[in-house]
Amino acid sequence: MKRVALINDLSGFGKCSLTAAIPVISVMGMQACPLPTAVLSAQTGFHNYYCDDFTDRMDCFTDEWKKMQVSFDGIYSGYLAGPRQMEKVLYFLEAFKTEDTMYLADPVMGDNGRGYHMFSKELLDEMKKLTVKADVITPNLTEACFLAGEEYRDVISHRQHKDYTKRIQDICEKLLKQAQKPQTVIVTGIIRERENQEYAGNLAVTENESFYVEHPYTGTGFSGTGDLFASVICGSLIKGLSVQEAVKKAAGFLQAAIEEATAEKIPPNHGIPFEKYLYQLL
Ligand code: PXL
Repeated sequence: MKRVALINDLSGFGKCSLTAAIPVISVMGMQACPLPTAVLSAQTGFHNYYCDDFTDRMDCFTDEWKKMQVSFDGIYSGYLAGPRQMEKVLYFLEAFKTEDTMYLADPVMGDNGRGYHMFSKELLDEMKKLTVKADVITPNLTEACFLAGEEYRDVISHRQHKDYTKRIQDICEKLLKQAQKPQTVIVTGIIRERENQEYAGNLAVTENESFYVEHPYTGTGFSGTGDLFASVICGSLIKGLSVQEAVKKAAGFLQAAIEEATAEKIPPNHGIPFEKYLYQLL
């Protein structure tokens, strides 16, 4: 059975990070091995939450897993609670990343042009040390701008232009150049408007191809959608699907659950009812 190490936080509420990644990887027929970066009562978008930072315990997992002589087909890193955690992920990669291991780094740092509460310049600098080593990165548009040193407000001011996706493709190409290896960059959360309808799109760029997938946008950004997207991409690529097939699968899966969350008026911090749609990933 294929095996994936999931380096991410465990949040009691928010349907994000490990509570999104474990079911997705499991339903796709792979073993999910969580390495918690933090344990929270709820994701940090909620007004109040308790957070137990696992920085000083992360190496214990790596060292114990080394003793067990296990190996991984995939490594997926997501939410990291502070800049010292990137060192821990680098240590994990040194121990477990081989030629045959796919490493997906989801550079969770912010959304809508703003950093999450743990964001800092130092965190960004440390995050870049991971993204340059990854086979696949899945930033949202805000995170792609942070990584490429672009001004988010300036980028989205081109929303109405017909060359908007070309502008974002240039950002992706900048990221590909920064990478230390051939990489796939998939930028999520690209919002465009056409004929009074908003669309949410994902742009995937590799060295030799690029394509864009979009769906009608409901106007709400729900917790955990980025984590679910990255999890489906991770599982699909490990199973041998092409990047294009993986992006279509992830976008289709999310679309159904986002539509239901919107119709049911679920508060965005609580995430989407993805559990009912996991069968689509079987
Ligand atoms: O979904 C991204 C994410 C993951 N984990 C935690 C978060 C967030 C976004 O706010 O707070 C703890």
